[in-house]
Amino acid sequence: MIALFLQNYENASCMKWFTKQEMIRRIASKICAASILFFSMNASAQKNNFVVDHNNNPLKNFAIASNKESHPFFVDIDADGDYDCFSGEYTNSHPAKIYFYRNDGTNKKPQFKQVNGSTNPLNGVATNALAIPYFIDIDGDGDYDCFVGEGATGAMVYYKNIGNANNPSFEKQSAANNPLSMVKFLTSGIASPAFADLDDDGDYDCLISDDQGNEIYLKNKGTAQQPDFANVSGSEDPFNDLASSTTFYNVSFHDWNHDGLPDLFINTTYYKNVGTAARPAFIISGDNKPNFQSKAEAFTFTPLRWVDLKGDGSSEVLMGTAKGTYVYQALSSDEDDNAVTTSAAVHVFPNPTKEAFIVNLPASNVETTIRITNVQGKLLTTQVVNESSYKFGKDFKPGTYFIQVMQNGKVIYTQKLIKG
Ligand SMILES: [Ca+2]
Ligand SMILES: [Ca+2]
Ligand SMILES: [Ca+2]
Ligand SMILES: [Ca+2]
Repeated sequence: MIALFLQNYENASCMKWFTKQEMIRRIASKICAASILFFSMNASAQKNNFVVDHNNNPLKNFAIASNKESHPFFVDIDADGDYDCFSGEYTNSHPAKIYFYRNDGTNKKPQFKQVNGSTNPLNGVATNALAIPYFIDIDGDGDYDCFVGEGATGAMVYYKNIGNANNPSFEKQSAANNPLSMVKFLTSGIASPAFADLDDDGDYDCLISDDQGNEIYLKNKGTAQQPDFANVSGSEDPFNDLASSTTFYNVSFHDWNHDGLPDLFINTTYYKNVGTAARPAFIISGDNKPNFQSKAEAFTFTPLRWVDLKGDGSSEVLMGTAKGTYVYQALSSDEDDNAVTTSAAVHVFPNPTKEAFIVNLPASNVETTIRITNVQGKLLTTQVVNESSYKFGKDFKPGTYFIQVMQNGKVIYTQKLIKG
């Protein structure tokens, strides 16, 4: 009765630099950036329309010091149940820093505060011209580690979290201890990564796009604790077919249709995963696709950042901009992301809890599957349940999780879980 496997996904980051052409493009994109916040008259009450909501933008008062590209990433870095935010910058010729906006609010009402100096766990970062942070627990020890995309070299710098889930402490690793030290795009100088478990073997694999629109797939042939990335191509690369006809940039993963398979976004375009857990396949899809009022310019290295800042199980979307500010888009009022699915017959309690969760399930002849993911969308467990009540999570570390209850291949219930 119990199937168990692992999987995941989530967003991306990127890198950058500057030839003459690049500078021209950048100036053009700055001009465009002012006009990308157009209002779509068609953004009416459909389920999938993300509209710009400046008033409720939790980062509306922030901008990076360089006033060049901002590269936000949301992660609960102190395991207090709310998302904090780090943002890298593009500086052109100076060392690039990472800024820390700590969430001093709650998981329902974020309130970010910029904290500097040693209170910023990544205060020590000074990468070449560009810093694009991407957080992921790459060594499976329960705390988020950080890769930082660097400019000019097109390298991924690795900061291992030698602290813990509540008290992060990052230490830059040498090439020998950096699982992505092989990533160097010396000709283009930019690498934009996105991580997901694309072959269902329980470890994060990595998709990288460069500033020429190419993709490189790094399959993790190691484990969740000991990554071992290998650059694979041809039939081993699930993006190989798509790459023959598609330009890759601003890549991110998000399971938009909640079928347990990470979907691909190239900038704001939805590529549905129509493959299997072990073998993904991505096609451009108009099927229930999300629409975005604000679309990033191509190659601005501002992939979509999906994050549930209101704690309702429904994700909002943030992006950096070429001016160093942040754009916030949410489903317009009364809309419901398919992420939020309710069923009066399903009940999870206690929530939050310091012990186990219990889920009560509707009486049904249909097989029920329970999926638990972390906030990055990584599937932690999948279980087929025959009973009307199921207890789980006693061994979970403190943090935020999601439960999905599935019947007939459809999610009938989604709920955010807080383990205290
Ligand atoms: Ca937090
Ligand atoms: Ca870790
Ligand atoms: Ca994998
Ligand atoms: Ca999917």
